[in-house]
Amino acid sequence: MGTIVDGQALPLALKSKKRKQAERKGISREKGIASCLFKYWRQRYSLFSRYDAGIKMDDEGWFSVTPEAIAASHAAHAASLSAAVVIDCFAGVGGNAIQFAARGFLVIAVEIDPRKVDYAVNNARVYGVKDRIEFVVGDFFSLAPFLKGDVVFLSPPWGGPSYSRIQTFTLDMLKPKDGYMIFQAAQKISPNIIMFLPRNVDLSQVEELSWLSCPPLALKIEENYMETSLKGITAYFGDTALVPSKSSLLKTDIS
Ligand code: MGP
Ligand code: SAH
Repeated sequence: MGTIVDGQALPLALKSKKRKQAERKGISREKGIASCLFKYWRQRYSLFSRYDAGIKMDDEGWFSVTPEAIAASHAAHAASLSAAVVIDCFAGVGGNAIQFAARGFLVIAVEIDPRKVDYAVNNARVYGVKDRIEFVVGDFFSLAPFLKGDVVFLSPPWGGPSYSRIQTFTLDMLKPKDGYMIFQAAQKISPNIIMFLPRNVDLSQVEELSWLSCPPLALKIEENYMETSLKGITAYFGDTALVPSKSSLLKTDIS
């Protein structure tokens, strides 16, 4: 038996639920973070280990940023190639761009939302890599024909946290254009493409991206866990697929 509320005795489990709700509301108010984003705030140090050194986020940044260890593994993967320039086409608040820069790449970070670019610049400064990232405010699709790089990194919007309620996430659900169009635009830059996708993505469609390419591209698909929680799927195309990795789901070397 627990607390008495309105003359009713609350069971302990309910009391703890109410305590958690109150804690969530309190922290949300204090930090100016919407309460629906509280679960991401609790993961803040796995998103940015230097969070307390002045990291800045907006709402979309909270639920979209790639956890630091996963972004670092994307960068480590690319570092096995003799590549110098990475184009981060949907850079957000900088989670991936920072880790590529920390690995020594020159990064062109494209992001359509100027506020996120301000935050990404700030966050890159926190990690001491601002000078290795060129930030471009703009629409990736308009810029793609003019961009030059060795590796293209894609982590487009998945349509918000509700993506996880869908049984199978198909590539047409990616934003702001479907996955096939995003991939086509990326291929104008390089066939070495790394794509971070929802854990429930339709893998047969991801394979389709590789064999619909001309010539077909090597593909490796990797599951990305944080402890025991599956956070996303990374598809490595072209030369990036030929680098050995710890947990590949599938390796299709078509070329
Ligand atoms: P999640 O599934 O919303 O959170 O996002 P979590 O904590 O796994 O929740 P659970 O309760 O479902 O287990 C997991 C990770 O996916 C985030 O940390 C982001 O890296 C990534 N992610 C989520 N969304 C909605 C997006 C998105 O729209 N775009 C991109 N690029 N990444 C996203
Ligand atoms: N990998 C990033 C998160 C990317 S979320 C990180 O770790 O921080 C996807 C981002 O794509 C969002 O910030 C969104 O503003 C941006 N975006 C959406 N449409 C775009 C477009 N047409 N061109 C460039 N960026 C775009």
